[in-house]
Amino acid sequence: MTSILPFASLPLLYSFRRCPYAMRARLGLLFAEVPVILREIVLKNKPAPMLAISPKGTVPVLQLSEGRVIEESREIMEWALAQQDPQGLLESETLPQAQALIDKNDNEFKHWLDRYKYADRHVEMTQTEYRQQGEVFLQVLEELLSQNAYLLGDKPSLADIGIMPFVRQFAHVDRKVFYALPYPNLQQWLQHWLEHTVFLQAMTKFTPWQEGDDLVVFP
Ligand SMILES: N[C@@H](CCC(=O)N[C@@H](CS)C(=O)NCC(=O)O)C(=O)O
Repeated sequence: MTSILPFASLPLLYSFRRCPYAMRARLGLLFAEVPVILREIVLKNKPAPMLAISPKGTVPVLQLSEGRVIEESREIMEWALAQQDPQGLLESETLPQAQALIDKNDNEFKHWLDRYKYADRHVEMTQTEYRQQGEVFLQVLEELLSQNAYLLGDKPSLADIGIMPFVRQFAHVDRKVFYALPYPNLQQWLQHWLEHTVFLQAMTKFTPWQEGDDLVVFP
């Protein structure tokens, strides 16, 4: 039987271009070379079909063709790379270390990143103090990157794509300050990722989705 919708069997991704969690999901899908139907959303006006499958209302959300919904960015990366992983990002040798670094990113670094970014909303500490708290994690990354071009070796792993969007966000709070910090390897690594063709592809701009729009296949 031929389907009326030629892409109907592709997974459906709700995404927001500037969200670091959604960025890591898109990077995972791109490295896995798994195409999806993409629906760009606006956080202030989340589409009803997204909230229907994921009431917690965060992006990214991936709905598989058989109906299963994956609503955590880490799980989306891992699901995609479990389908196929031509560049070996999920290598079992480094996987536990990658998981541990992503845990630290999500559970500790992100906390300080948000406060550094929105210091005016968190008056308990100064912006410099928040930045310094965030730098504790950056120092761990700097140490790793003083040994290898990527976090866990000489090629990208889950850790790089899972963490890079958050370091980018930290750097972009004040680029001048970031690039004056004593982390040359981390700065070079970030710069490399910002220019990486896969990252540039992950940052393609899409118009927010509306009911009735044509399907957008990503990439
Ligand atoms: N733990 C979630 C966090 C996702 C998340 O917090 N995304 C933000 C955007 S960057 C969001 O959707 N926030 C909901 C909102 O702002 O309404 C994941 O890893 O996917």
